[in-house]
Amino acid sequence: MELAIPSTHVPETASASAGLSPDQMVRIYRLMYLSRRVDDREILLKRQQKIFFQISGAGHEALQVAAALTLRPGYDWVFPYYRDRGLCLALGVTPTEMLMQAVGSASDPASGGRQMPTHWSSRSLHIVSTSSSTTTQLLHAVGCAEAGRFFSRHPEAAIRVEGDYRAFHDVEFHGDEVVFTSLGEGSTSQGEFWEALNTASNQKLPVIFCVEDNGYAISVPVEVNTSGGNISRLVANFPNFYFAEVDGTDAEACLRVFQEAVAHCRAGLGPAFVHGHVVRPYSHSLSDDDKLYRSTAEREADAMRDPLAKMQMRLLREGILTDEQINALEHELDREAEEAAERALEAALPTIESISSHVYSEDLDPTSSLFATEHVGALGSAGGGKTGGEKGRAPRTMADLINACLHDEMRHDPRIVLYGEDVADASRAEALSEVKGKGGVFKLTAGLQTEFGSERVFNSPLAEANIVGRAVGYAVRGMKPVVEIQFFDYIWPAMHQIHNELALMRWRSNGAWASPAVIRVPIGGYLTGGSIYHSQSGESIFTHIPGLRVVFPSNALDANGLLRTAIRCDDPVLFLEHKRLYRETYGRAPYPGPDFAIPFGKAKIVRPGTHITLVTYGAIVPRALQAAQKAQQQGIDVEILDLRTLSPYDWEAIATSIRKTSRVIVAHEDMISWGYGAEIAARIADELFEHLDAPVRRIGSMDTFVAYQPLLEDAILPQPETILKAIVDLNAY
Ligand SMILES: Cc1ncc(C[n+]2csc(CCOP(=O)(O)OP(=O)(O)O)c2C)c(N)n1
Ligand SMILES: [Mg+2]
Repeated sequence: MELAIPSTHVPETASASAGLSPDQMVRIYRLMYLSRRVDDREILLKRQQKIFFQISGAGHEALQVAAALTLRPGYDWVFPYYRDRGLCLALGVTPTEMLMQAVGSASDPASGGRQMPTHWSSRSLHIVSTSSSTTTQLLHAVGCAEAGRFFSRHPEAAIRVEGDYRAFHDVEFHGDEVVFTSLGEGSTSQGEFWEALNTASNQKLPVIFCVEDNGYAISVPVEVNTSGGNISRLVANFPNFYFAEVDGTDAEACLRVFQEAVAHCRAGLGPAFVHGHVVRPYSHSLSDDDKLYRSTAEREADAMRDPLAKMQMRLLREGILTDEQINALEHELDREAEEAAERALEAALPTIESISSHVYSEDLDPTSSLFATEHVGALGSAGGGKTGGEKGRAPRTMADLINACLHDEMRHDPRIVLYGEDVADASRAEALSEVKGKGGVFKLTAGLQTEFGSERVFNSPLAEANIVGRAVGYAVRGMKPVVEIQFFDYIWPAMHQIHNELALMRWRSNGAWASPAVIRVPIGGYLTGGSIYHSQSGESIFTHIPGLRVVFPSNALDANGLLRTAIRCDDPVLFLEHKRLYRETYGRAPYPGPDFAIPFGKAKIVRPGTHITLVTYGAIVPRALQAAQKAQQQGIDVEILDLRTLSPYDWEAIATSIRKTSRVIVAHEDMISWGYGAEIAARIADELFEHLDAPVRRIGSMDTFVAYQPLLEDAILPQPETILKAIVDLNAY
């Protein structure tokens, strides 16, 4: 029998805070005991080598169960961490479901056998897929709370719309919902902890941050992680918070604190910070032995605080249950855990064929004809915002047409929010009547805040992980965050969120959750003085991430149509905009109308030719064209393919061209070694060997950083002359 966590899970509310009734005490003990027993069952299975990893919630149960009993499952939102077995049991995840994840079964509802045990996820209970990366979930919780607030203020944005990602994201929200997230005390050392508290505090978001402080991060004690050894002291000055520090082994004290925390959040007063002191009787995980680094006296003192023993003593002492009743209850729950294990061991295992499912959306394919409106757009019609289409067919820069697309899409889709560093016209909106507005350091977002207001277009703190982490939270709620990283050179603080969270959400949850956000990033050099930290490339680092789409347009029209596809599709997209191309004369185009879209994975032949294929993208496209014109004067006819999207990329176009020319150069601005061209060149050598009359050549920058002095910059980055030389050499081969 499964423990009956009723669909009518009645939250313990603040008004009932006078003290625990006997029924409440038994309810809490049941959940705590069952949590421990499921851990014990997993440990047994691990020792029998029937499962492959174990990490327990032992010692944390009182805090976790108390937290869950004050929440409304399927109404509030939960971003837990790997210890939260008691929390998830009390919210309604069953022991069988938990153990199905431990054995890695196909029926594991949290991940279909993809994630380790205790990596929680349940759509119906609003438990959002957990990663192993400590602390990342806090920023998701913040974004989730922002999305909930947004929908309650703009309910029209929640309406289901066919034709884009919205058809696949049904929205649920409640004006007084709260978002719960938890972490260990060691994980509070991560910068993302502070980034999350900062935004939750600043925006008075209804997020409960629960620190489960067991005094250790694996073997590292709290005073090493936290200056002064107490995180509550360090966060105490954040405005708008409800703060509580509590004995996390005392279920009654915890319940009282969470009731107050939830009441504070539901009332819209701001976030809550609950710091519970718990114990860790089972070492960090089954791969750890705390006898190696903790004294006997310390371990014995911890054992005295075991929340299970404390609660059992209390039930006996207060005459709520007799010895026999406790035995009977425990026997029933032991049996339940055992039966759950039996069921889990019988569950079907995932098939090898299923491995690639849910890397990307299976509902909406951005390479499909749905996005092929290239030739349908109402060329020259009005639209596109302040810099929009009033000028009819006048050629417009890439910067103009990206800005126009953002205006059009924000009109078209009320679920879009746009934020990043300096993207607003003016954060102090009262200034807008007298100032022109900033609208991004490159002015790409100019006029958006003025048209759409400060709730939809706003500046973020100067924190890249904050920008992307919140976007994950927004997107799992069905919103479309279109965020900006100011320079590619500063994307690295967000790398953890991009790689381990944004791109992974769909696969790791076996398709249950997705975070299809768009990240716009100015990239590249050729700036004359851009130097090391304003000239970086590095797209291949991102094309190496499954689940992420990577787009890199070379001209205004492509940028407009591809950005529209990026926004309307259902996958996370890294949209790379070459700074040098923003205002080039090359590649200008008239405004193509508000529905002009280009599918991903379709290269463009920007110059047809018969002798050599040149595969490239981004700022190399105009340089390759210059080189090709000069090569033509020497009788060499070069075909230039602009890939436009790097993941996916148009293999068919590459293959078709090479079958015709039998010679190929792959050229990019990024460093040559381990660059994007290495993959393309290797695949050509592998699959088109018999069509080649010469080796596959690559062009890229030198394997250094980009220097400030223009003389050096010119030598480091590929120039038209570099490309011309490679063309002539290859032609002579
Ligand atoms: C970002 C990151 N770094 C390192 C790890 C490896 N790791 C897993 S758990 C852990 C300790 C976490 O300690 P704490 O936050 O106190 O939580 P506890 O396990 O004690 O509940 C570490 C270092 C990880 N999962 N994620
Ligand atoms: Mg800890």
